[in-house]
Amino acid sequence: MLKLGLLSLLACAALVRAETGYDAWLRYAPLEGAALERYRLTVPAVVAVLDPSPVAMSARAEIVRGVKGMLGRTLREESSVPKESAIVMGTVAQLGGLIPAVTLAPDAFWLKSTTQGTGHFIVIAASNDRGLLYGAFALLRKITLGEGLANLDLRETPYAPVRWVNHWDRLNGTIERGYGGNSIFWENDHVRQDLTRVADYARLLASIGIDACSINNVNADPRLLTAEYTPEIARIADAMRPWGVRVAISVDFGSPQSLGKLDTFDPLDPRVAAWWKAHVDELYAAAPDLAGIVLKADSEGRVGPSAYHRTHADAANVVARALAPHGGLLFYRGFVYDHHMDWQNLKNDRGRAAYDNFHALDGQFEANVIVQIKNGPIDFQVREPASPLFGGLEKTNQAIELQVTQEYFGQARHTVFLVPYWKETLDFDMHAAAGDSTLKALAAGKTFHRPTGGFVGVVNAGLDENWFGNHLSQANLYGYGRLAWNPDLSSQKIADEWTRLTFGANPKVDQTITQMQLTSWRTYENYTGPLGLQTLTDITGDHYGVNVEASERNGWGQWHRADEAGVGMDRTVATGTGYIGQYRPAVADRFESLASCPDDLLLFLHHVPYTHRLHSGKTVIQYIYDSHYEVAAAVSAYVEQWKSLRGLVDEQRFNDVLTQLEYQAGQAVVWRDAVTTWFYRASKIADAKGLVDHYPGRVEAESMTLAGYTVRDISEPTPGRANGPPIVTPAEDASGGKVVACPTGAKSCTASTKFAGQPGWYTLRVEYFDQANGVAHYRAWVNGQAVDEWAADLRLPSIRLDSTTSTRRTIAGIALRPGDEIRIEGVPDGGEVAALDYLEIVAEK
Ligand code: GCW
Repeated sequence: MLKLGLLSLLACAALVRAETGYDAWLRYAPLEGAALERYRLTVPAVVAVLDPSPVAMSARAEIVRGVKGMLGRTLREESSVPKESAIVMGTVAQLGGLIPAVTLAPDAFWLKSTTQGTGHFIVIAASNDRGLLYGAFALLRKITLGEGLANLDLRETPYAPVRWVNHWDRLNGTIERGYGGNSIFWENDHVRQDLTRVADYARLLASIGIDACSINNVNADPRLLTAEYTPEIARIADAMRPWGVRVAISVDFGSPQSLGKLDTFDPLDPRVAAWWKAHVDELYAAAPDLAGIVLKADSEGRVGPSAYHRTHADAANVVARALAPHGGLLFYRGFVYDHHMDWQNLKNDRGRAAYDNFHALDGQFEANVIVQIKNGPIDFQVREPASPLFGGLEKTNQAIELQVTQEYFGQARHTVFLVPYWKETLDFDMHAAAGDSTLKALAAGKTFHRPTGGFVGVVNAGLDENWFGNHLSQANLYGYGRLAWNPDLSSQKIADEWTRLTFGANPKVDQTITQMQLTSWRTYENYTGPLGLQTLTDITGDHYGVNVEASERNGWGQWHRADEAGVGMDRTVATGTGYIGQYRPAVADRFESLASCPDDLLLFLHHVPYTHRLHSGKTVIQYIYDSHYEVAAAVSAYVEQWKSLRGLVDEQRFNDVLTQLEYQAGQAVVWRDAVTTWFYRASKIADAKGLVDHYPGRVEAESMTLAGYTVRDISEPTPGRANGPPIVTPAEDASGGKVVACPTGAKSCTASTKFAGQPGWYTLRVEYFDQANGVAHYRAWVNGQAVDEWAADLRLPSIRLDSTTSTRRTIAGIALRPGDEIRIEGVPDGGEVAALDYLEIVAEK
């Protein structure tokens, strides 16, 4: 009896073992039952590596670690082929007769089972040590996923030579657009003392085939090129090297002048060329395997070649020539555009910029230059067509830049799995040549037989235990790496793999999470920018909350041109900006005609009246209304689906994700209400379903009985932002356009209302504001009985009372009778004014 109890306790402990998410998809959780038995029979007792390099040693150590975790057995490590059965790793030459002689490309691997004498061998063959490492991870992945090892014969070659990640970390330790805490690389203007996290991160990268990582923001701090930093860069390179990940840096193009005491940074000046050469030589002396340099020039205020009327090719080439003798690559960012464009000129179009800037330079770049092009023509919006520049370069290396960090995608507070988006772009046929001219083939250099090319992902992982601030966001890094390795993998396959590696093999867990992930992009798109609207977020502010008009009437060029009469950017050749003409005819013809333009991109490419009918037959305005209601419901359903996994996912991650999804469900309602309100006001067309602008059960805070609270118009500047009115006044951000705030310094304020409905069980939803400049406290009371209390302590990127800080508290299971008094008390703190938007009283089923 006692024994049994202990056993079940142990089994239980294994299941609910607290997991922080630190191990991501490399958990190597213990296998159980039949799977454990099966692998214990097939995995031999020895692991031998014939290559002595540090990377090969990592490969062997990883196998030992993985097998120990999953099978509870410690393999014996050897360095020559043993007589007995073993896992053997080496180059084809080192493996002698163990496998047939084949030629493997760099980084490729071959997993092969074979028998010799009495020994059964699982061979991992490669042409270089990175290939061995990738093979080791592939073998362990197979075991985790329950795939058979008998008759193993798996050969994989990476699709593209370039599989990089970029980080936008600042030397002071903060990260531009990072949502998982501060930098793993930098702290107080120096490389961190303890680089354990960096090594662990490199291991994660290696497990998905990434082999280079840039370690500082593309908005580069010139100081990085001073001698002081060279040994520091070398330390990071040392930490990542055992995992086959090489380091790259971003530089400031003005450095020869700002640091070099030259009077110029003109790329055609020989002194400037000499300066770059000397600096690059110095870097390579300290870190001989540096992967290269990333350069953002003439973009968003960065200096560039235009200062001297030189071209982007001149700029790229002067640095590339310094790198060439060392085998380094120069990534020149294609993200060049004018952010002071005249918005009143309907022919102006930021979308044209990348093509207009680079197309004419095709063929003028050095062989080690790669033009790094964002997936779409604007800037990582919720949906964009593939950038036409990919189809416009034939004699230039290119790479696609994908944003893994979720800048315009809910900043990791929302779950959005980006792989389906990337897949659509990568599979898009640019019709640029007779053969395969999908975007992926163009980027990888296959279409025009370029020497190099591939993938760059902006990752910005941070010091948070789970790297991203959201466990489910880890899937984006995993998916990015898997696609860079093999863009032909399906979204389904990647989501399923990631889920099983990260949360275990339970079919219900797998199915639930995979489905959620696969639908999450469409869901997010449909509350933040459907039909090709790009994004309806505050593009001049935090890129997070709703602000429909923030895109307009400024020079940033993220215009969607929504007004009273219609919506969308006319990018046609016939009447618009001509952007569509940058595509090859087969693509351009499809986009130009309303009859063939896909609904998903409609408003990106055309300006139409709200009554325009989509291919589905629905009007544009009704689609905007319906989609917002549908996806707000969909996110609520995610919460319920997640709850059904209680006990099947370890407790810590279960609770973390539950909290995240509940928050997201509230935000989807904020978005729904703000966007539909705005479009209703603009179009004056009522919702055919009667949902928009009607909120049953909602009591606006401004109409409650207030003690201490004062009514505020949302457009008023909040305390701490005293410098005049905000740039934009998004009245749609608050229900009814008003909120109530408790003056700073007040002890507390209350807002109360009398319940007038039928007796029964209710859920109370309190919409309050969680500003970043304090931690206000709230309490809810029913007839003087305290029913809930909470602190407004989320990490949200605004100090304003707006949709970014608007947050929902759900209080379920409250019995109400007519005449009951519901009272919310807010206690302000610092600049945070314990503001309230509304109370919603929802009958429970
Ligand atoms: O999307 C914009 C971001 C900037 C970023 C820039 C870029 C690093 O808002 O934060 O700067 O793109 O890609 O250079």
